[in-house]
Amino acid sequence: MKTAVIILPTYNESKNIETLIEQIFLQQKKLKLWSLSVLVVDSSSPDGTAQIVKKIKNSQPKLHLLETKKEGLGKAYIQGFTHSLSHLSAEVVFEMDADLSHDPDKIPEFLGEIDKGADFVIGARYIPGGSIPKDWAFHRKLFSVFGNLIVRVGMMKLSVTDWTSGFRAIKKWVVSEITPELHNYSGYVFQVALLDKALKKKAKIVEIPIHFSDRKYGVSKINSVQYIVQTLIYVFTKSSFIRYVIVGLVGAVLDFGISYVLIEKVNLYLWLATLISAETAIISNFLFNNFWSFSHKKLETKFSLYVSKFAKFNIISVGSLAIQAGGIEFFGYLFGRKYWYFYKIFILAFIVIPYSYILYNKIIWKEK
Ligand SMILES: Nc1nc2c(ncn2[C@@H]2O[C@H](COP(=O)(O)OP(=O)(O)OP(=O)(O)O)[C@@H](O)[C@H]2O)c(=O)[nH]1
Ligand SMILES: [Mg+2]
Repeated sequence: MKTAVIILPTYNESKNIETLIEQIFLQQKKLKLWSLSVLVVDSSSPDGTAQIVKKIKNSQPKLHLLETKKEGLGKAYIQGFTHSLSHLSAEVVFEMDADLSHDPDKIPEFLGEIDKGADFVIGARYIPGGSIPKDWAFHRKLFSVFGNLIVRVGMMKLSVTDWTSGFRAIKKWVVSEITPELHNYSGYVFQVALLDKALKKKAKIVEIPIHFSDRKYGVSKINSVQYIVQTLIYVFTKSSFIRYVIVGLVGAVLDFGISYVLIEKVNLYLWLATLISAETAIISNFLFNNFWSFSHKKLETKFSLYVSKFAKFNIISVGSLAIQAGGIEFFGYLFGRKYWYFYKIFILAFIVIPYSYILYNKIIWKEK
């Protein structure tokens, strides 16, 4: 039998922990290939969570306790991962909240996916069959759904729908390769970072639907503002998509600004002013994308390569101009000229931005 260690990070979960441990071990009888162990990582809870665990431990040899300082959820998981691999011979580790929000009945299903070849199984709330509590206030639902969407689009990995779920099963090789890279993420943003790194290591990700229930006992420890800020910073600094959008905006400002000066102040021909300003924006986009947005795939410093890539970049840019011009004419023909700015925004956001981003990734800055 292989060992799966279910890590339960706890801070003041004295009202939940006993029921949860009991329900987890009840799953054992459904499993043929896996032996379940539970590792509680308690960050010095003042409510006596650790004492309760110690008491149960006397009659449950597969229950383990790691007592740590209070340094945040991410740090607790890193300690739990390291201990599970080095002391408990884990082949798979689970992440699971200890407040009964995650249903232990799902554990065999996670392991079933691992048996079928997954490296990283996510309990997902936003796929058919999954859910968040119906009685959540509107702002909380919105926050949860949109937060996830921003991370999905930001990281340009739409196939993963639940980036922030804390119910996951992960194979040993993924955990051991990634844990050393996670020490900077102590709070809840740890979950996003962990998944991102697993994707970069080409782990096979599978999602299964879960129902997320509200905790009945104890209080939430999440600091929402800190969580949002840290997550946005993560997406902002790690994702090429967001940087690419920023570079595009800088290009647009340059294009408009230079046109304005050349047309209004210098009195240059309209066509010449437009040509100069548009090409300046293209050059700026090319350089900023190369050295910032796609810096992890930066072009080799070879003059001939730059020339050929820059030529292709210009062709893609002309393509996006053609899409804009053709699209705006098309919508104008259908719905009238009056709403031209609306068409322009729509075409930019939904056609031109994805079009260029995909072509840049496929033609200019290819995966090495
Ligand atoms: N060891 C440890 N566990 C923590 C820490 N912070 C939170 N946890 C645990 O992490 C799990 C998730 O925390 P919650 O406060 O329930 O956060 P949440 O589930 O994202 O938010 P809610 O929906 O409000 O419950 C729970 O089991 C907490 O006890 C920490 O600093 N150390
Ligand atoms: Mg919770």
